[in-house]
Amino acid sequence: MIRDPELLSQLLDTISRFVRERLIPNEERLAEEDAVPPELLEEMKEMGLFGLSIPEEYGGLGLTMEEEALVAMEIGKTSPAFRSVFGTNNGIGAQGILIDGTQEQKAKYVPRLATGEILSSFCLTEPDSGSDAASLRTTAIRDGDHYILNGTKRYITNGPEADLFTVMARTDPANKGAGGISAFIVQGDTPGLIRGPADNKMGQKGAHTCDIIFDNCRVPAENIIGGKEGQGFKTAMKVLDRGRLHISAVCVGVADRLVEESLHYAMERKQFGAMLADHQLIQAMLADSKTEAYAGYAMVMDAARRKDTGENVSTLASCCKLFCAEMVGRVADRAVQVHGGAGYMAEYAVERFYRDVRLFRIYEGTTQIQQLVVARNMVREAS
Ligand code: COS
Repeated sequence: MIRDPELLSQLLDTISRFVRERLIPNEERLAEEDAVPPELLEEMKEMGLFGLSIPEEYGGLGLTMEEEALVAMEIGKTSPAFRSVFGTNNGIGAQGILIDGTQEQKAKYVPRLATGEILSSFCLTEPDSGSDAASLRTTAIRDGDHYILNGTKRYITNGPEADLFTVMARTDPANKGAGGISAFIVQGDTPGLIRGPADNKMGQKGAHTCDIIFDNCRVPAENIIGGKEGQGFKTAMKVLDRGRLHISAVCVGVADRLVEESLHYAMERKQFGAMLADHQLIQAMLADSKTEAYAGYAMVMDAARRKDTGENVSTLASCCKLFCAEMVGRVADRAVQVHGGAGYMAEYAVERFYRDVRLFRIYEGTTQIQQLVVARNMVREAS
């Protein structure tokens, strides 16, 4: 749903200019320094990027899913690590509190997430619990008016710098399934919350992950999201439904950028006496990438609009994530191929994007998990 087309078009223009003039020229610096330049971070805060999908009553822009998808597609046109820094505040780091939190929890934390004053993070994955999220082992045992958390979370995006964590932990050790899990809001400076060293990743330099270790970490009982035990797994799944749509939109944006890079190169370089873009085998690659990016766009827009009408889009969000993450992988592969030897060289953006996009098929649920969710929901609905 688009509430005010004119306002949205202004926002999209502003973001598009920011991407073109500020972020794209700093992509190499981001990768080399493995950090978002501090002045860009400030500009992102000033533009309201940390609160895009946070309701206006908490100081955000309150974008609908359709509006957010369009914004994510614009932001997707530059290195995904730029998005990562404010993505968690809009997405997995804030949505748990927004979807299932109490009024007090929302009022206490969300306004500061919207401005970027604090950074947030989402702790679900563990060393022995990735795709099988319900098997997580981190425990949260009640002790008076606190819970004591113990366990390790792995590959936590923004873990090294986050001020606030949404943590899924088992409050009922006798219940080994999803029903034994609760979600907690944990402040980054809580004693017993220890950050591991930053991981050395294949790509997306500038976006950081690390282990988050809970060693007898005492968290106030009032920080249990929604005030109720046993709801944490469902909260995490709802957060991921939204996150998967957002990531799909980012994949479409990245695919558009790669199509643009491929076309530009194919029109610049000559072989066999003609520009690459005049050779039919190159044209086939350009056309396939353009078509697939457009298919991703159409899927994401449809699912986002349906979500805005209140429809349960769990299946469609997984369809989008499944298609768009795989699609951008193929588009990145063709982009390298169109560039030939140059595509293997670090001085061309497509080399970096080729590594960056690999993560889309893994995080916020692997392609195989999306297949499983889609098929299981199909069977469930049919029976
Ligand atoms: N929204 C709301 N509730 C949901 C839900 C959703 N999207 N998906 C599942 N649930 C509920 C189910 O309805 C069920 O509730 P009841 O027990 O009341 O019936 C409960 O949660 C357990 O669901 P289910 O039985 O489907 O859980 P499983 O353990 O079988 O599998 C999958 C769940 C595999 C889908 C889940 O573990 C998953 O998404 N894994 C991937 C995790 C992931 O994406 N990690 C990425 C890292 S975080 S960036």
